Amino acid sequence: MRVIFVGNPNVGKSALINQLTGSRLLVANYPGTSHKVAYVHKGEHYFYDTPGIYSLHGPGESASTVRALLLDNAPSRIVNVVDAANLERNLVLTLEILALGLPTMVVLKQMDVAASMNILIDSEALARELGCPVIGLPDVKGENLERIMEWIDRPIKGDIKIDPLQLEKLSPDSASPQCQHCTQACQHNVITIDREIIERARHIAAQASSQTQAVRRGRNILETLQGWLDHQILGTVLLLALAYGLFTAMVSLIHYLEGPISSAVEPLSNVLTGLLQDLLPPGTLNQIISQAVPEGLIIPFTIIMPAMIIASVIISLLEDTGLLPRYSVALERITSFIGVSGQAIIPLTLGFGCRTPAIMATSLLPNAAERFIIATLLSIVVPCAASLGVMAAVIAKFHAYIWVVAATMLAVLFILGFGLSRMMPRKEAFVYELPPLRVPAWKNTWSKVLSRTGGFFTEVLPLILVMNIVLYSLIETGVLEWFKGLEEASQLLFGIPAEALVAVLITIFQRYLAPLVLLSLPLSSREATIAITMVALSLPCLPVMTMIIKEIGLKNLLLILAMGIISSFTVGVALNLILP
Ligand SMILES: Nc1nc2c(ncn2[C@@H]2O[C@H](COP(=O)(O)OP(=O)(O)OP(=O)(O)O)[C@@H](O)[C@H]2O)c(=O)[nH]1
Ligand SMILES: [Mg+2]
Repeated sequence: MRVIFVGNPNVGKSALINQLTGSRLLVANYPGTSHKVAYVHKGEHYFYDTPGIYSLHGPGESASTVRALLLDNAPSRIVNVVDAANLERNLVLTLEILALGLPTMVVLKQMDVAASMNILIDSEALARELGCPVIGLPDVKGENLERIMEWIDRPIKGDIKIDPLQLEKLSPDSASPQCQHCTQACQHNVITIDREIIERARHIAAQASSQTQAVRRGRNILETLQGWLDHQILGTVLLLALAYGLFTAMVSLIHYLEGPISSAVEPLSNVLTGLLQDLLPPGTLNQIISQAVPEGLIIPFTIIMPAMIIASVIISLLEDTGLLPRYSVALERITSFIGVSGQAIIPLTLGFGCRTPAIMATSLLPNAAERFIIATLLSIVVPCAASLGVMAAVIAKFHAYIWVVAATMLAVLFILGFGLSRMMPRKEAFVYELPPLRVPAWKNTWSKVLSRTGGFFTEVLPLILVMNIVLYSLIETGVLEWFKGLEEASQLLFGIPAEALVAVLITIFQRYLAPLVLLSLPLSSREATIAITMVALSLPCLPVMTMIIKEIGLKNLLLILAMGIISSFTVGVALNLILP
C-alpha cells in the first residue's frame, strides 16, 4: 500500500516520515527542501514524501509532481501534514485532498509552535468538521506516532479510487489554464483557488481553533530575535556580522586543531611506516608504499576532516534554525547582480560543505537559467569543505597571499555570474516565504552532520590514498622529471615551476589532492598564491560532475568544464602579470 504524505511547504512532512520509519530523508527549515518525490519502504507500505504545495491544482513543478503521483493507479492512503500554527491556510489543501475521496488522515504538526502562540486546537472538533481522523503531534519528539501507524496498518474496506470528477481536475491539461501567457517564474507563484474552499477553510479553522490573547505576555526570545533579523537594515547587518564571525571561527578552529591532530596521528603513522618497511621486500615498491600510505592517511585526517566536520555543523545549524533562507532575502540585491534570485544563497552555502548536495539544491531555483548559473559557480568557484582545508594548509605553509586568493575568487564569481546572466533571460520577481526561526531539532542536525561527513571515509580518504601512491610512483620512478621540459613555458605563462603546474593539472580534477604535490615543493609565496588560486578555480570533482549531468544535462556540464579550464588558466596568466 502506498501512503502519500502531502502538505504545505516546510510543515514537517519529511520529518514525520523519518519519525515513523527511522529513515533519513533530508529535513531542513526552509520551504522546498524536498523537491522530488522520494519513498521509504517499511513493512508492507511505501511511504511517499512529496514536495510542499499550497494547492493540488496550482501551477508549478511541485504541484504537477504530486498530481502525477496521485494519478498513478496504485491504491493509496493520504497523510495530510498540516501546520497547526497556520491552520486556516493549510486547510485549503486539506479540503482539496478530502474531495479526492481517498482514505485520508490529517496530522497536525508544529503543535509546540502553535502552543507558544497560544493557539489551541480542538482535534476532535476538527475531525468532525473535516470528516476524517485528525492526530496532533505535540512536538518534534513525536508522541502519537503509534496511532498514525495503526491507522496506516488498518485494512480498508471497499474500493480505493479517486472520485472521477476530481480525477479529471488532476489531469495534466486542466492545470492552470489561466496561466498560459505567464512568464516561467510567474507560473511558479500564481495559484488560483476556489473562493468557496477558502471560505470553508476559514470557517473550519474558526470552529476548531482559538487563540487566547490575554495570557500572552510579551514576546519570547526567538520572536524578538526573528524581529531583529527580519528588519531590513538591522537584519542584514546582523546576518553579515554572523557570517563573518562564523567564517573566522571556522578558519581559526581548523588552524588550531591541525597541531593536536598531527601530534596524535603521527606516532601511528611512524609505526605504520616501520611496519611497511619491514614487511615489503626492499626496493622501489618498498620506498613508494612505506611513504605514500602513511602520508595518504595522515593528510586527510589533519587537513580535511576538521574542515568537513566544522563546515557541516555550521551549515546544518544555519539550515535548521531558519537562518539560511534569511540570507536569501538579505543578499537578494547582491545575487540579483549575477542574475539569480536570493534563494541561490542556499545552494551556494551548501556548496561550502559538499558541492554534490548543493547541485541537487539548485532545483529550489525558479528557472533553468538560474540553475545553470549557480551550477557553474558551484563547480568552478565555490570550494567545498575538503578543498577549503587543503587551501588553508597550502596558504599557511607558503605564506601565500590569502587576500589575493579570496579577492580573485570573488572577482571570478562576479565576472562569471554577471557574464552568464547577461546571456540568459532575465529573472522575474522573487517570491519566497521565510520560515520561522527555530531551535534546531538536535537529532536531525546531528544526523545531517553524520551523513555530510560520511563522504570522508567513502570518497576523500580512499581517493587521497590511491592518488598518493600514484604520485609517489611518479616521483620514485622519475616520471615527474619529464615535465621539467615544461619549465620555461610554465614560468613564462604562470610564473610557477613545472612541478607546480603538474600539481595544478592533477588537482584540476580533484581540488583536495593539491597538498600531495604542492606541499612537497619549495614554493615562494608568489608561486604558491598563483598555483593555489588556479587550483581553487578549476573543475568540479567526479561526484559533482555526475550530479550536474543528472540535474541539468551533459551539454551543460561540458560548457561548465570548458569555462572552468579557461577560468583557471586565465587567472594564472593574469596573476602572473599583476603580482609583484
Ligand atoms: N517546532 C517544530 N518543528 C518541526 C516540527 N516538525 C518538523 N519541524 C521542523 O520544521 C522544519 C521543516 O521540516 P521538514 O520535514 O523539512 O518539512 P517538509 O514539510 O518536508 O518541508 P519541504 O520538503 O520543504 O516541503 C525542520 O526544521 C524541522 O526540524 C514540529 O512538530 N515542531
Ligand atoms: Mg520535505
